[in-house]
Amino acid sequence: MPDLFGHTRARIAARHALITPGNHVNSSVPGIAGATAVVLINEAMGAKFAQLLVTFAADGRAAQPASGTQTFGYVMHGGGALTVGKDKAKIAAGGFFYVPAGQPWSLTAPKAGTQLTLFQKRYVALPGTPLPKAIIGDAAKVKGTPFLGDPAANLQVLLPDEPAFDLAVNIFAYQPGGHLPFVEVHVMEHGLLMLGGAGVYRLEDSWYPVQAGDVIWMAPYCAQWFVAMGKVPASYLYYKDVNRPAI
Ligand code: UGY
Ligand code: MN
Repeated sequence: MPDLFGHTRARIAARHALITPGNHVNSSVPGIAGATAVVLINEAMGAKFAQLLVTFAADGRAAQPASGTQTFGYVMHGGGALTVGKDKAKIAAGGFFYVPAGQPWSLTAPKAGTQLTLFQKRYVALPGTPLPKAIIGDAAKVKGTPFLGDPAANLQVLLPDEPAFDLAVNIFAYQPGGHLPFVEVHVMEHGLLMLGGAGVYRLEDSWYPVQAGDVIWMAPYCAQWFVAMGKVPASYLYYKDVNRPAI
């Protein structure tokens, strides 16, 4: 429902941000046509990566050429025909893909309403380590593990934790009342999409009610904590930078 009095749950702070679906404004992104694209997080916000939401019409198409940027995609709804480098596959909800730097990708013939989250980051090579390979996967087939032994907080790691990868993308699912075991403070940056359910996210010294569709940016060292609330599990997809020297 539109808000007559200018209220919003959104907050854009210097080192963290919350954007709700009601705040979205489309922008035009090269290679994305017959679709709306919302750049939710990027360098203009202070981040070192970009997070986009793409929503396709039936005739839509997203295609990006090879570049120094790597792309991770996750399909929330719908599906279509995916090409990553030379690999081709049908992709549906819960499907994901990783495009290494130096390879093109496209998603064509989408079902109307198909929604895709993209995380994009310029690749930082590790001397002596070959580039990562392309990946096409299905989150439903990725085994989860209880986070630090807690069965109420299940973590699925979607990409291999290998030195070649300088980013990770995971899905965290919490039972109602499940929570991060402590307030995390770490060098890694996060981009996050609430996939389902609801809860409260602590970001620095603020606590925010969050629900499906919300997007959060956490700068390095942003104090962070989450508790799931309500009657159904809460889950989120999130990005972090990993595996590179501290200095
Ligand atoms: O991987 C992580 O740093 C994760 N535990 N952070 C988070 O969920 N905010
Ligand atoms: Mn974290």
